[in-house]
Amino acid sequence: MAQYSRVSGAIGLITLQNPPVNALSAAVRQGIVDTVKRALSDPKVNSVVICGQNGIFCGGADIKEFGKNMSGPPLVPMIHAIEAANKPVVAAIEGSALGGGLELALGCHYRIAHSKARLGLPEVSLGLLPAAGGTQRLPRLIGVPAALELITTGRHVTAAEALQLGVVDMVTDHSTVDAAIKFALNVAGKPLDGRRISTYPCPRQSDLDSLFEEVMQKVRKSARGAIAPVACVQAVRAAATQPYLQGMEREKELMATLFTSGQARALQYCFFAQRAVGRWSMPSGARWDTSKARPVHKAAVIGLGTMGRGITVALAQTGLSVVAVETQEKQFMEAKQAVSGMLERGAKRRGVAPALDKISYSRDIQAVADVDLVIEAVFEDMALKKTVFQQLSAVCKPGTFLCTNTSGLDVDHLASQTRNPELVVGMHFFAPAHVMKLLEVVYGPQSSPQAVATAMQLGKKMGKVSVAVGNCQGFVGNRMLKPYLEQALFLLEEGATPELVDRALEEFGFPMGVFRMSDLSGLDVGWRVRKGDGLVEPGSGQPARIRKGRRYSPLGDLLCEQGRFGQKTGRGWYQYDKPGSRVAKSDPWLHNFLEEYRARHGLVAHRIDHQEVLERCLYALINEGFRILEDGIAAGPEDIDIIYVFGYGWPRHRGGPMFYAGMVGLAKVLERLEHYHHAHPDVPYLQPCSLLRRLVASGSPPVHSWREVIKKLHSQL
Ligand code: 3H9
Repeated sequence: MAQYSRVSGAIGLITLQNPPVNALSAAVRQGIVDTVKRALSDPKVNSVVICGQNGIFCGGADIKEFGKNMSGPPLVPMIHAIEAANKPVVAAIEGSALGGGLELALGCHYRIAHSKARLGLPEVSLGLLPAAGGTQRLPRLIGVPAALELITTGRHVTAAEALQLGVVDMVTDHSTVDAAIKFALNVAGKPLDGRRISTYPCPRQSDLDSLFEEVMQKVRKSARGAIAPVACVQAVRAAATQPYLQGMEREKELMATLFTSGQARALQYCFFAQRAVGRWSMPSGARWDTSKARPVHKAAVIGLGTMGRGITVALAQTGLSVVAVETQEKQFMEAKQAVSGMLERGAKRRGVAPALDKISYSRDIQAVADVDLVIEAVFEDMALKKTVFQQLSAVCKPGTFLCTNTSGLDVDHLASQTRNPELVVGMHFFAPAHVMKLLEVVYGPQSSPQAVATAMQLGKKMGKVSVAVGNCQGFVGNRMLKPYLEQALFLLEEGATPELVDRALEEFGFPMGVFRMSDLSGLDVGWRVRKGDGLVEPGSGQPARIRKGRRYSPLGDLLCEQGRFGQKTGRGWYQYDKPGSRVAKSDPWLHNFLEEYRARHGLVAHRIDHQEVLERCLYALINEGFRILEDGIAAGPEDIDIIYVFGYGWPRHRGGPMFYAGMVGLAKVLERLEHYHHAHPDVPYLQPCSLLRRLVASGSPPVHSWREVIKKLHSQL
């Protein structure tokens, strides 16, 4: 809806009303059309101000309407009518003006923003482009290079930057509506011809062709297969090279292709899934809206290795007081320096003062006695972690939440070492912890809803996307990763090379294939875990390929035995010019090694194509995802998808593994898993999960209906 009133005698004030973000639903569009008409025909009204209720201008088109039967007046003619008005129209921007919201403001003759407002055209992150004239008006207003950058990245800008770019005419620290009314009174009666952006020529730009070529190359590289950023460049090119009306035609044409694409569906699914995971629930029935988080003012981090340092930085940047504990002298000194450096670099980037004074360092665990919450980040060793939890339980004040940053060890077992297991949860950060957005909050059967709520709330405060998951080996992300990694190794045994496997996965959209990633994170990490699990047979020339009754590939172990740990040693699945170098080069030694290995084990290499790589790696991972849903470790497919998009580089325009399975077709995934399980009966996890079978049997419902099927399944158990 849009409300109309006449204020200050001569101003028609239009207020958009559609909580929570005043999205441009059919009713709002109709409201705008009606109220603008009313204001323009009211002889007492000299100028018009458009604002939004509840401190937000407008969050853009109503995404919930997409894909449905869209009724109501379309945006483009509505904005044209505003621009063509013969009375000045001023946009009063508070909170956000995003997407269609900013496009509406660009149709107005003037724009006044509050200093805290944010503006942007984020359509690209929904798989779309700003198709209400945004791709045509913004370059005309601020120039082609700046418009290209904003439209292809979807970046939100502050009011100050918007003023500098020329997107807004004025910024105020006071009431934006009052400032806009005053402004509107001043400009009443002034000529409007120079204020209609669609009539501006696009600012001249030297060497337009090479500019677009350069931007297109950059965009294609970072888009990793996403089509919207490319279409955004094409639309802006039309603005720069064609008259306005032709440009609008091009914008419409490109939008029509994007609008019905699978990528747009996937990205819009991600938008809602990201918000849905915040509405967590536990099997006990505890929920986000009934469990109150306790405020955390002071936190502690135990262990200042790579993870502990990142977590310390992330907490300090959030404004919390942090006690950082490291008992080993050498590590202590190095960590202090490293943390300060990270804080200083981060502060410089963000133009703020580094939060150095938020951290106090100690070599004694007693220093954590008065904190509200502890995050343990010591070495991934159960015996060590158990000792730390026993100490923490004795040292901390009553009620302190004890969290572990383990990436897969048993959280319940750690909880059992403490006096109050209900205060224990996992907070699984991803490296580097001050950069990566994902946080898995792991609850055990004894974790209290308040402990979960507090960890979720703290994660949110730290700017993380927090997902609540149940406790099992590897939790959600790493549990699913295991079959994916293992399939990649089996593919090498059967004839593939690391280059082939990585290329297939990178073309799919991962930023890095599995072997390049393994070289980056270090092969020795998994080796140590496998040794702990009793899987590694050290030093034997021809290690068995069956362990504990199932197929096992010792390839990674053999490389580690040779000291090939990846980038850090300059050799891994690839070779590097020197240890620490990041440029992976094909290594003939590795290819020989694989051939010898196959010969030694009587394995005959067969031709493996990209499709087989994708099917085996991805469907194995997806099948484990179905098991996780069946086990109740993740509450729904959205939780899994958000974990993969934010923590594991799954291409967002493919929506996450479970959404992707739905896009491929569940029946097809089932059929391929059956095929591969038949071919590899010694790989039990290729056997299709019964939940997948059940979903296929019930007609492969869309991903948002899976929870119903899962609920039914659980109620029958
Ligand atoms: C577009 O404009 C296309 C046009 O160019 C061309 C058309 C021809 N629609 O994020 P929050 C819901 S495309 C519907 O938690 P915050 C959201 O789902 C659009 N619903 O709040 C959530 O619902 P729930 C381009 C929307 O304060 C609730 O509002 N615009 C929309 O942290 C609160 O959201 C964008 O991409 C929407 N447009 O952040 C902007 N937006 O409570 C997308 C939000 O049921 N929106 N909801 O979970 C945002 O970036 C943030 O929501 C915003 C507020 C910054 C506005």
